[in-house]
Parts: sequence; structure tokens; C-alpha cells
Amino acid sequence: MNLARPVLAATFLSLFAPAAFASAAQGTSVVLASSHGEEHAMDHGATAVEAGDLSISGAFSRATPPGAPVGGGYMTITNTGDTDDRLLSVSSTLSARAEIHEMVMEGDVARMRPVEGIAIPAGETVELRPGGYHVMFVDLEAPLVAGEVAQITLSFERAGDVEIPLAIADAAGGMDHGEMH
Ligand SMILES: [Cu+2]
Repeated sequence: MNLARPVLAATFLSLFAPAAFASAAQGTSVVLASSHGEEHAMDHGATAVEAGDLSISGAFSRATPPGAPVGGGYMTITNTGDTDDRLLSVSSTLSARAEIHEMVMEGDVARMRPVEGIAIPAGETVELRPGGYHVMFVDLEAPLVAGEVAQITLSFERAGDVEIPLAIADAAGGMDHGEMH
């Protein structure tokens, strides 16, 4: 099944001015911390999901407080094949929609912005992590609860639709580090 989901970048940007981005991010603890220790954030021991040449592991999100509009999604995607692939879109029942974002630095301020997919080059591993590329669940249906596991669907250009488990971690990221900020 090929779900062509247009990335609503223009709409999104018009709805969320950069300042609104920053405040939304702070409200859900997905605002960029410095680079300290983030590279260990994937070591959550989740089972890898294999789909064609792709292996997707360590997918997690963080618990959100009541009323939080957005939540993040992070994972590691490895392409063991000889052909490039591309993550095109994400869907789930967690939120009205899911977008793919990247963090960029504007001076000393980290902001996130939608991107039109993420390249998964042949033979390489791409990490979606706090402070980098991530999935953004926009307009959450309900708070994300620590300890629960959600099913989300990733749509790739070549590998197609892949359903993976997304483990909800503590809001503070206590599985590895005491604090994200
Ligand atoms: Cu985001």
C-alpha cells in the first residue's frame, strides 16, 4: 500500500511561527538540549523490526503532560541493502497527524521545522533522536503515558509501510540520563 501523504510544511509553518515552535517544544520536553550524552538515547533495548533491507530499532517517545499538543518520536533506522531508501511519512492513532522534523540552530536557539522525508542511504544508519531528526506527533489525541507501547506506521519509498512498536519513556528521559536540558 502506498500512502502518499503530502507534507504540510507550508501549512505548518503558517500555523506555528518560530516563537510558537519554541514554546510548544518546551512544553513537551522535546526542546533541544545541548549535545551532551544524546548519542546514548537509543539504547533502550527495543526489538528491531526488519523490513526488506531496513532494520528499525529503539523506537521511543516520551510521556507528555495533560494537554500537551505534541510529542516526539525517535528511532534508529539502518539500511543494510545496496539501494537508498527514504522515510516519507509516519502515521499513528496517537495524534491527528505526524510530521517529520529536524532541529536547526538559529544562533543559540534550537528550532524545529518540518522536512519532506529523511534519506536512508544504502549501507548507512540514520538516527532520529532528541536534538536531530524526529517524528512529531501533532495534536495528540491523549497524553503519552510512560510504560505504554504504541504502534506506529512508517512509510518508506522502497520498503513500503512498516509497523513498529514505539515505547513511551518517562518524560524526563530517566532511562538513560536524569535530565535532557
Ligand atoms: Cu518537532
